[in-house]
Amino acid sequence: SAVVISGTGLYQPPNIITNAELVASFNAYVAKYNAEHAAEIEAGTLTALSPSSVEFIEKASGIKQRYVIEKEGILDINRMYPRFEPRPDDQLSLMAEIAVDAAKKAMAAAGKEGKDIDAVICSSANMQRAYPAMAIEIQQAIGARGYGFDMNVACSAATFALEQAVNAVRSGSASCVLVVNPEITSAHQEWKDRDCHFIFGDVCTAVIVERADTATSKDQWEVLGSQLATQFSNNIRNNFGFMNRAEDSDPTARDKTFRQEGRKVFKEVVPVAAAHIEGQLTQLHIQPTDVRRYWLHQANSGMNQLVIRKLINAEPTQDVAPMILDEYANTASAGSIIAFHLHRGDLKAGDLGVICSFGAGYSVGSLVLRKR
Ligand code: CO8
Repeated sequence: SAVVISGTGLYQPPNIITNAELVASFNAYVAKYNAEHAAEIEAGTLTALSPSSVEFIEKASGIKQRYVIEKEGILDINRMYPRFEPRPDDQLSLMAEIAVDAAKKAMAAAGKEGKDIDAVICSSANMQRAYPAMAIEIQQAIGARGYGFDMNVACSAATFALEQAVNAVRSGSASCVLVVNPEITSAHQEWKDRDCHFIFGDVCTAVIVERADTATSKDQWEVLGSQLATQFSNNIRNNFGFMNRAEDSDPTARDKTFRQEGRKVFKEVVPVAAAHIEGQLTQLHIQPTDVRRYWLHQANSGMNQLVIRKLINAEPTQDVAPMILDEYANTASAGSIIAFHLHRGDLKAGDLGVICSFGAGYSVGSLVLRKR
């Protein structure tokens, strides 16, 4: 039997931070830092921090705002990261909570109940804890059967998980899989670094993957193929981890949150992503121009424009490759899934689409879909 995506769901946090709010807070932090360190800056032993600007952010990235779970802590210039209440072990964890919200929406869209689901894959750029697996907590919370596990491929965590889900259904290891991507990027974003303080937003996406012969949803997308590739790079890196304590390293040091060489990433990833999609389409005997819609990773609007130009040799439009980055910012692995979730209603039976992620690793993951 064919394998289909039969429903998607989106959890959107309640708080918006606009670029203007973000820059006002960041620049207040910079002014305070420079005033407090005026003597060292004057003596030339410390470099003054430079302010950020809304114009730069919008021109360099295309991001206009981001959703976050908790806003006050991020904008507090004496803190600059979210403030979350620790929860007791017997309470649903925050990551599981947003995953369950998105999962229930995807299940409703696909016409599924907990008992219909027999595998849960929780895949995201960062997990809240080491174990027990987030996926198993989610499995219990939604009343699913079977098994659950966590995985992480940073920006490509969602597409890589979708391939595992498709293969599980194809092999018979599961019949209906829930893939969830809770991305609490605000907790590992470096809000004090002007090179990247504007990049990320929080969100969670969910996707139901099942056998076509069990699917009852009116909106089904047959998975014609999936293709994954990785190539090691240190240009996007976060050294936070369980070894930090044993290495006696400072848990608040700069290398324990997100950092990147944005320019290099931009230059290196565009050709890799375009060639990856083209290669996969060629194998399926599909011309890039025959694809009705590209739901691409949402990291940088200029990056997506270049990928589309390379593929179809035409001006990228919102119709060919919808951008959701302006509203949601970069949501790590969830970006291409948000684009798919919000921008597929107008496609007709037989229309082809490509979901493609790219980023840290480097990693690229793509799925070719056909509307049924
Ligand atoms: N305000 C004003 N000026 C600034 C600012 C700012 N905030 N930041 C930098 N500048 C200055 C720089 O200092 C520089 O000045 P100068 O020319 O004098 O040296 C100038 O502006 C240009 O700086 P850049 O060259 O850094 O600017 P870019 O045009 O390259 O834009 C971007 C920076 C937006 C980061 C861009 O390079 C980009 O988007 N690159 C692609 C990055 C990318 O796709 N990364 C993948 C992201 S990772 C991911 O998607 C998922 C990872 C999941 C794990 C982590 C989850 C949290």
